[in-house]
Amino acid sequence: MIDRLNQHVASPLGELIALPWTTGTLPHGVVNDDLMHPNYWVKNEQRPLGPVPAMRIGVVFSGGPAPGGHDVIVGLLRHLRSGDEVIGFCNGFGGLLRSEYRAILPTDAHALTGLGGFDFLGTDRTKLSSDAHFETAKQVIQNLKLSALVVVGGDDSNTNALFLAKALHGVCQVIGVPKTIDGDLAYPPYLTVTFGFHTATQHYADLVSMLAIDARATRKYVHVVKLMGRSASHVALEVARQVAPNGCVLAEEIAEKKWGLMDVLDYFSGVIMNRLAVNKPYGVLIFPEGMLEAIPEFKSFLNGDSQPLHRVFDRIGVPLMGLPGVVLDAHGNPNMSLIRSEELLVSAITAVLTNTHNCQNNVQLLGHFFGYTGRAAAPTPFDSAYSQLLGKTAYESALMGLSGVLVGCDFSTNGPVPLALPLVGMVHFDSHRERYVIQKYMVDTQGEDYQSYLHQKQQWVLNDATIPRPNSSKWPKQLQLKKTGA
Ligand code: FBP
Repeated sequence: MIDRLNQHVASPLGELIALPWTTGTLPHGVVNDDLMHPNYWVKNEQRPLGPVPAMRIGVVFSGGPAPGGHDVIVGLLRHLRSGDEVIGFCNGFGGLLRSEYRAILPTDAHALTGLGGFDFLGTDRTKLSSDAHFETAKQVIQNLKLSALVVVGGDDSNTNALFLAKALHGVCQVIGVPKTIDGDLAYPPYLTVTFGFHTATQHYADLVSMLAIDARATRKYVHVVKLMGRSASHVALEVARQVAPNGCVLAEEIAEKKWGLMDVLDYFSGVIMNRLAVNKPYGVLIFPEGMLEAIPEFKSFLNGDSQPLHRVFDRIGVPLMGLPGVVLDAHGNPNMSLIRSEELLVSAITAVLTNTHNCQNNVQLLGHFFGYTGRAAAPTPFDSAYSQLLGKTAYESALMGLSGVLVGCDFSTNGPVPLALPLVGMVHFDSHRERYVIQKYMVDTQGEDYQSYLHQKQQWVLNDATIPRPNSSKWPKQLQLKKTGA
């Protein structure tokens, strides 16, 4: 697989597949008349590769960093024709609006290859939300005489890209590149994985398994680990699959089971009680940070009412301490890192063990949060090659005259097959935020991955976490499922 990705990156420019704009609308069926406006998607202006005039291409990183961002630039630089130029906007869309940019030269490719993080350009979470934003962006882009803008981002950033494509129609093409460690931007089979997900999950799986190794040696701590993944639980599911922790709950699982906070506490304390019964006063429990949005008491807190949370803590007999104010980003997403849910769980589970289970053992719980390091880690060979292919595909999309597209890669056939997917087909109306946004791809509770997780997790309770990890993957699980002959 990785070899084939690398071969694709190295091969001469060719015509990628530009999917018809209806591709995306069929499954969701939510595109309203306004979004059907042709300016969102340059479907009639595709041109074959050929004598396209020299291009000036801008790149912007947007949202949280993800390993492979620098390789996207490398892929973009690799096939530039004489006269083509690339500039990078610094500090995300905020920097673009302030016209902060730097030249990117083909000679930068060497230093950027395999470099983790997003720090070459920087990033931010600015949402393009007003006419003034779009007008300013247009001015900046016109002043710089850009013919295409490549937006490297997740669902919110590519929502920006979609609306910018309309605002810049006839001025500058806009092409999205799918990134996020969360893995919640997907559109199977055209896009099954974002770059960064593989590296981050490998990194977290390493860290969690190291905790498990330490716990097994010392037999005195139960580690309670929060993993990044704001809404969808793909990261926690993948880490669970690799490490086989003693306990794990996913946001989608809680929603499906209609669990409240007490159910989550009963589950985790039950895992610990079962292990104590076989003389194992240690272990590892994991959960995704996005779990909070699925637990009704935390959901109320995120919406401004902490009373339901206080009631549960009163009931289990422990003070609710260290609850911060909820901070939202420009897209309306709560900042989960500032809510120390791992510490809240530690104190709540300890209280349930003592007060409800009358647990006499002195079980010691320790909270951890694994997040930011996974975004800065050096990309795995898969992520490095995949990101370069996405960068190359973005460049090919620019040469073909496409706009309002997200580049992707179909791994399901004899692939990988690079392609461009119309962004307009990926939006849905978010009634909570009251606007059109790209739909988040959640863990499918009917899917094979989730079902096998449910099946196995009962056995994980009494076992020790898997050491060494037998399932450690050279490429993401999503692709293994597709049996690509990798
Ligand atoms: P993106 O969706 O922008 O890729 O970011 C994902 C993420 O890493 C989440 O897992 C996490 O909740 C969030 O970013 C943290 O954001 P911040 O950098 O603003 O603290």
